[in-house]
Amino acid sequence: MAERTLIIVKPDAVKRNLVGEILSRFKKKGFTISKQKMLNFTTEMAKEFYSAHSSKPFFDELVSFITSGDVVAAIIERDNAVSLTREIIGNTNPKEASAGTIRGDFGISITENSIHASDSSESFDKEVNVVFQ
Ligand code: FUP
Repeated sequence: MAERTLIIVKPDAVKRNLVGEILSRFKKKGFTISKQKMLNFTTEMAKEFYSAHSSKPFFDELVSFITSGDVVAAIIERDNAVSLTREIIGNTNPKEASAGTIRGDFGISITENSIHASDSSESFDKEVNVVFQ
């Protein structure tokens, strides 16, 4: 049965014109894109989006990075969308991510790691409310 998840192409990848290349990886794997938009996170949105990390030492850096430029958010759909998308994006740290994953191929650092994807259907529900109202 089709499942939805949220991906966000982060500012480092938007700046390097990688949006088309990143979205095409999902289309080639059988995902359909049901909603897509470009936006610039406000600080308030970023704090809400990453609220699970508010006590972490990297929180301020994370908020400052995600608000630093345009991002492209997309709701994508397929069977097993959440877990398959996590495989396609790869390890959080690009240094640990396998070649062939998006973060392995395009990530610059653990902060500038090119893409976000929901890690559960609960996270998806929360994140969609922040990004798509
Ligand atoms: P992920 O779900 O793979 O994006 O990873 P996390 O939810 O653990 O982390 C969310 C974001 O915090 C990552 F995309 C990058 C950032 N982060 C850091 O900047 N430093 C860290 O040590 C861990 C995460």
